[in-house]
Amino acid sequence: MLVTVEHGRAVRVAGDPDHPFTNGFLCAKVNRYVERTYHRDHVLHPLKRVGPKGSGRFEPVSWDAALADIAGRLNAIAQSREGPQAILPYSYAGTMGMLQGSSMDRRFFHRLGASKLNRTICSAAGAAGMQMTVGANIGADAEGMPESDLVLLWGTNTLTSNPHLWPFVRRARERGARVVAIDPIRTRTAAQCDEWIGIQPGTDAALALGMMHVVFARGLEDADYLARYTLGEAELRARAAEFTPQRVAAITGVDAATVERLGEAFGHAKAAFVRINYGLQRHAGGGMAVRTIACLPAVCGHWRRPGGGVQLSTSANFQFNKRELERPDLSPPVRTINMIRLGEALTRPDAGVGGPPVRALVVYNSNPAAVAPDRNAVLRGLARDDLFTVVLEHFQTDTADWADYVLPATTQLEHWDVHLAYGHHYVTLNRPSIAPLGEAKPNTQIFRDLAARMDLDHPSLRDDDVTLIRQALDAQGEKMRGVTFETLLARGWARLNVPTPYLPFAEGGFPTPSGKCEFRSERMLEMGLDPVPAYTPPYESPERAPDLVARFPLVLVSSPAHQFLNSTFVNVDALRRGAGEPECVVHPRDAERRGITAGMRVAVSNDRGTFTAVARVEDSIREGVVWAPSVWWGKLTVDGANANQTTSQRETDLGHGPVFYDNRVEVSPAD
Ligand SMILES: Nc1nc2c(c(=O)[nH]1)N[C@H]1C(S)=C(S)[C@@H](COP(=O)(O)OP(=O)(O)OC[C@H]3O[C@@H](n4cnc5c(=O)[nH]c(N)nc54)[C@H](O)[C@@H]3O)O[C@H]1N2
Ligand SMILES: Nc1nc2c(c(=O)[nH]1)N[C@H]1C(S)=C(S)[C@@H](COP(=O)(O)OP(=O)(O)OC[C@H]3O[C@@H](n4cnc5c(=O)[nH]c(N)nc54)[C@H](O)[C@@H]3O)O[C@H]1N2
Ligand SMILES: [Mo]
Repeated sequence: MLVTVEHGRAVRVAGDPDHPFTNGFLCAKVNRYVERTYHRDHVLHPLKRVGPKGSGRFEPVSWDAALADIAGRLNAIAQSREGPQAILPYSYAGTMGMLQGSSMDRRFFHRLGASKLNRTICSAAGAAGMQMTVGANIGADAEGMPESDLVLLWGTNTLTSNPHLWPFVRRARERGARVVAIDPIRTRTAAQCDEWIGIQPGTDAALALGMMHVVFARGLEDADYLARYTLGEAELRARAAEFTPQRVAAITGVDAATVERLGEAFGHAKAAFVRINYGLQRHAGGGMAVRTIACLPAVCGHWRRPGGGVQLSTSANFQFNKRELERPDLSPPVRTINMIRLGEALTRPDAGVGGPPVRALVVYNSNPAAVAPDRNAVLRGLARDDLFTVVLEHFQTDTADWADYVLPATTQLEHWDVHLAYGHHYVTLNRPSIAPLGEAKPNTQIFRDLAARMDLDHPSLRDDDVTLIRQALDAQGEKMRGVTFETLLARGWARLNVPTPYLPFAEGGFPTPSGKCEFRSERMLEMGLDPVPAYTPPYESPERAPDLVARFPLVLVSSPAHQFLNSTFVNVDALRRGAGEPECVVHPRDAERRGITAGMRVAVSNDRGTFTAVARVEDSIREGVVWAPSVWWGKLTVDGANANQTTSQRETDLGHGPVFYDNRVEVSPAD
């Protein structure tokens, strides 16, 4: 991102035209970064709560007073009978920078002996699924996509959530590739593809097994690749044999002829590029679904060729020195709390987390009062009068409203950072382009200051940000060779030390225990799971919960609105105007049965909660599925509610991830 600064003020942000992947453009949201930065509501001074919890009444205080009080309160908890584990950090994707996201903060909480947070809310299931099959969350290189002859956009709304991939999709298509979207919603992405396959949510593993069934039945597999580089071919063949197109059709709602056609197209392709993304793993069997789809390119040998393979992420290629950055060695043995069960951790300390109740919550880079599942439970927890809450933020979010202190954090325009990527292979340096606004400080500085106030004495708690960048880059991995602070300073970005395009598994070399692509996984077996790819029905499916499904027949998908980045940017006027109001897309037949017409206000509800939205009646969605573009701030909706009112704190099969879209609801006219 290039920032134009005039008289110390940022006036324009733009993509870097020299960047080989992002190609000179920014997404719809980040294009508004100047507007967001100089927003009238930007929090620029430390704030202390003056009204009752949740009232949103605060007054400015000095940094000195805020830090002294916070340090005193945290120290008192640490020294109490309950001890430092009663303190819980909570952070995620506000910035995913190595410094402002996971460096000094971790050192601080480790040294303090606070509870650890298992950061599962986004990608944990899919990452674990990739590890089981190919050994790491790495995959095909998008820069090879133009060589591809079949592109499957599978559980990903590319034009919204990964727009920089689109030019590569287009180039492949111009050269003759067919582009297919597999998604319960005919998203703006699916509408641009050659074909939309409107699958039943949570059933993708069955479709992948059906494709393998067809491939094996027609003899379209790559016998040489299978023999050399895979483990468990016989077991996979036996499993795939069970998934006839008819059976797959009954599970997925995709008709048998389409399953056959897709399997044949995949088998005949030379280099199919399967872009899976995190949407499809937000279900009970999300880990297994990703693991199963990840078997496909090995069956047909597509990993051999540019444009072939599967990509969930490229992130595990970025071998930053996390041990040095985060210093886990500073932490005593402590409990770990799963971030998606925040509601439970705050309200039911007996519910299996063990140890003392959470007495203090320090939130940064996250807005759990909007994004965490089972929002009613989260809000009940945040409302506790005996919970001391500190929020580092840019804005007075739903979460900040419940804080005792809100501390002003800098934005990416104001601080240093270094970033990995999860869709390409370039490291990015984030240089500050303007001075901090108001009294804002980088997260790193806030934790350095707090450490000093709390007498947490350790030399690593004093490292400055440029030192942190050098430590992050001081990695041993071959892929990081040549990526130095100096090269990054000169150009802003650097490609990992891998060829273009990067073919990670052209000749096997899978980082699994066996070194092969593991169709059969001993590790899965040790976890008590099926060692061979399988179909795991959603929690809230007719197979597993028929009574619930009878009461709540519709599956709610609450994937991102085009204008929002999770809950970031919801308060930026131009983007919120673009999103309109909270909406719920309903298929015409589902609408008719319920007396719902377009534009009507509807209540979306289940046993966990209710939110209201304006109905959009369209056939751009599979019957039986509804879509609420998300993630709204509760405080910016008419009823104070959002889609997470209805989502559950249940966990996926692998990785303890969330099941946001494994969520049954009923929709009815709201008077
Ligand atoms: N504009 C925008 N861009 C973003 C984000 C954002 O909030 N806004 N968030 C960023 C982040 S943190 C992430 S993790 C990524 C998320 O981006 P993606 O990984 O693309 O994930 P989602 O948007 O959650 O879901 C993508 C699609 O999956 C579909 N889907 C849901 N369930 C299933 C299923 O069971 N099977 C199949 N085949 N499809 C299913 C949904 O209908 C949706 O269209 O995007 C990043 N980019
Ligand atoms: N229903 C439903 N819920 C979802 C999702 C969904 O698709 N549907 N998506 C899920 C996914 S994929 C994810 S990744 C999570 C994301 O959830 P979060 O990690 O909470 O991400 P955001 O909602 O973007 O909120 C990030 C906050 O961090 C702040 N921030 C940004 N930069 C900085 C900084 O440098 N310092 C500090 N202190 N603060 C900063 C922003 O102002 C913003 O308020 O949400 C999940 N929740
Ligand atoms: Mo995410």
